[in-house]
Amino acid sequence: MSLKSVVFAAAAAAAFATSAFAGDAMIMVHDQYARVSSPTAKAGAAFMEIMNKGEADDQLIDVRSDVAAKVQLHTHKEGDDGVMKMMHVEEGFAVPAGATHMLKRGGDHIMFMGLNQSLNHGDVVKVTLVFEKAGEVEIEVPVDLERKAEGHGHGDHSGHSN
Ligand SMILES: [Cu+2]
Repeated sequence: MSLKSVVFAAAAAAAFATSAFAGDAMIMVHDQYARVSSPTAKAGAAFMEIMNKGEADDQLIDVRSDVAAKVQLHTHKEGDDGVMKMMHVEEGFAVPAGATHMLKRGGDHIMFMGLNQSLNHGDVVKVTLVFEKAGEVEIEVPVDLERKAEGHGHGDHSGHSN
């Protein structure tokens, strides 16, 4: 890694907390990161903590990014056959007032399908979160391929089949 990219990574890391104010809503996004299972993967995912510091309940209803052909709010659910599957969550995720909603491996997440570029460790992906009340919140999500999954390491994204 060149000195220039080290400096950029450090400067970027400091900026990865985002807040948005709109009316009574106040959304803060914290600890966001994206990952792919390999540099040639066609799909990837992003994870983060979404905090609602406002007085009103809010809902993450959509997500957009130029990084992939399709970007969706996803969750993991156990199917009738007992196998964990990923699915699109049309209604999105509730973020009640004063609460934090975690997007994490093995749970709710942002899914990138049909990536337009390879994602390498240290790259930064621009993502727009769309909230019912707070509106659009633009965040920068660093690609972190070294992060270990919380818990038992289930729910890595290598098995995606959409
Ligand atoms: Cu997914």
